[in-house]
Amino acid sequence: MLSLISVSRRVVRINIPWRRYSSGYSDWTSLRPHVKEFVEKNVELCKPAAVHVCDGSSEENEMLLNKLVEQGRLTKLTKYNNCYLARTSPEDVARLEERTFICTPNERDAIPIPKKGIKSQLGYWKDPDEMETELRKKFSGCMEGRTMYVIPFSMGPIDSPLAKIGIQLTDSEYVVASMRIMTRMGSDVLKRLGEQEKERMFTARKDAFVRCVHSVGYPLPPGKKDLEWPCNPQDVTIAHFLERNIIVSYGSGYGGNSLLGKKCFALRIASSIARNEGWLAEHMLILGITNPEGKKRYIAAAFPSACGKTNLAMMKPSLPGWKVECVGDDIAWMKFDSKGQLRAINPENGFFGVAPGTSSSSNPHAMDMIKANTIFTNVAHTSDGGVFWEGMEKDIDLSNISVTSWTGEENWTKDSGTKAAHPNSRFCTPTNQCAVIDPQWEDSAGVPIDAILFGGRRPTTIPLVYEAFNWQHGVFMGATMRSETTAAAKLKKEIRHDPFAMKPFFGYSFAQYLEHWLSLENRKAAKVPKIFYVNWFRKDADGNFIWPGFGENSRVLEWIFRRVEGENIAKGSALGMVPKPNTINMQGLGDVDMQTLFADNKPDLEAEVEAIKKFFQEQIPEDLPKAMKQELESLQDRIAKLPNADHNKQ
Ligand code: O2Y
Ligand code: MN
Repeated sequence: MLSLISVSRRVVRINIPWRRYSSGYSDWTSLRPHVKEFVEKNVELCKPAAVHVCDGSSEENEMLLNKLVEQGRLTKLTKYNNCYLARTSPEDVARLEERTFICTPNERDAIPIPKKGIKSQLGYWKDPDEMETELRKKFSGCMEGRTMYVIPFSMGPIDSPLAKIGIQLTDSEYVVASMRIMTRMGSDVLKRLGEQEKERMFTARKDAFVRCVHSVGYPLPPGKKDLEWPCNPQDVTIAHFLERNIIVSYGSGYGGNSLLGKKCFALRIASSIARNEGWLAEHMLILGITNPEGKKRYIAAAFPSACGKTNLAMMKPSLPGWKVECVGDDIAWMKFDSKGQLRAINPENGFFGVAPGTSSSSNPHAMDMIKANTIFTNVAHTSDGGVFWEGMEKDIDLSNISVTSWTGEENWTKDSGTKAAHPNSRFCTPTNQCAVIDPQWEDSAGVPIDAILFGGRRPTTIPLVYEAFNWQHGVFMGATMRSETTAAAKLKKEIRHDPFAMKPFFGYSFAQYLEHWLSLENRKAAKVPKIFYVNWFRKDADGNFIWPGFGENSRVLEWIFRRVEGENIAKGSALGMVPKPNTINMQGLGDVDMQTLFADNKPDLEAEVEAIKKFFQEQIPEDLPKAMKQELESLQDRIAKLPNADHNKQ
């Protein structure tokens, strides 16, 4: 089964120029036998014109960038240092959830079985054999006329016991150049793989690396013209074979669909590995925060898309004397050490941040770091060789320069009626270029996590911050996360369920995921961190944000920090522990309506309970852990006891 990508004893010799790029790059003969077999089986199927084993060197990178420029797929940005702009096909601009599958023999292991007649919101499942048949057809000859690149990569610092190795095959140079930024990539990884095999002499070798196969799905038989941005949008399929740690992606060259180390490996496959091995792979930023006395704590935080995760990860605190340093902005791998301390690494090596909305006021550190060694995708191009996107208006004087939009529309202006940059346009930048990168960010043991934050974009109902009563309640807070969609203005905004900000990224059933989280408290010697929920987005009756956000969020982090230190500054409320009056530092901040920011509005809270109840009943009618039902009942009881008018004022 799965001969497309599985290891076979039959070594097939294929007459292709293996050594075409061998000078200066990784040598085919140096590959471990099972890596060779993996490549050869896929060469046999995909029929590339050449194979290139990537060594990750700067010479190799330069060769690829030059090739992309020659092909017209990258434009050099003369205003910055070694930066490039890619413009994708308008049909290939984002992750495609409904084309992304978890493949397990039993559907129940991939997604909770929903109520009859209800569609699951918690992922897509396909039988592995059926998926293999489908993929075999798609991949047959799919790399004709192209080079297959072999990318050895490590998620996490190569020497970290928490890191994991992957090998991605791809026919896209853009993917290779991006993977070189987003992961540790090249010969050192192959060397580490060899060392690991020696260490694991008597264990199953198949587990040594995660196998990733990617194709843009646009073969080039002789005489066929290439596309500006090769892809095959009608046929996009992204499959995760959990039993074998295999990822296969077809038809898209963009983002999370094609940079397989990110969402596919570091979240979906890793969350499944983590469950089996007793750790966590989460959609969380990691930051270090230091108080004016020099005491430092680390926080991991999960927010759905469009809640400002990258901004928070590298925020400039407005509070004097406080410092925030960034370990990572998107993914955290966390494991309890032998002393029971939860430790986290950022498995990535780069930021793949959303460009629109990033500015000197929302994220000054990001604006600085992206001026070198960055690949931008689908942002607008300025006539002085720079970039532009919505939100950058105050950072750039457009009066003497012209703008070409992401679709190629020349002389774009804000009155053109179109967007300069695609809303999901990105910057792809090495992590170590961030001015506030944490000195411990590559610590192979990981950083100690003392608090976990959940959050969402909630215009009503949810206060600025509250704390879980205990671990089980904290898991319930994660399970019931909801966030407002940022759909185009003309579409109705909705509050969608996005448990743990993992809805698009669960690698196995959410019901089993909850059991795993609940079980961590009972692990030997585990000291579980405090859990909090934050909401920067509550609005007043006129629809204005009440809380200023951005650097001012440091005031909330300060309160969380003090709670971690054990200060008695919280009191009970219906949702959880909220700040006692005047315990959030408001010094230097103008008037903020703290009463509305923390108001318990009984009808809104009752509606929240009903929404959660419906979600559980429809989406997880059979396998919902009992502890979650108990928490829901307790919440309902606490809300029932609230007086009918607003209470709990600051
Ligand atoms: O649309 C894509 O392919 C990128 S999605 C993404 C990229 C970086 C960080 N987070 C996300 C996300 O959707 O959570
Ligand atoms: Mn993300």
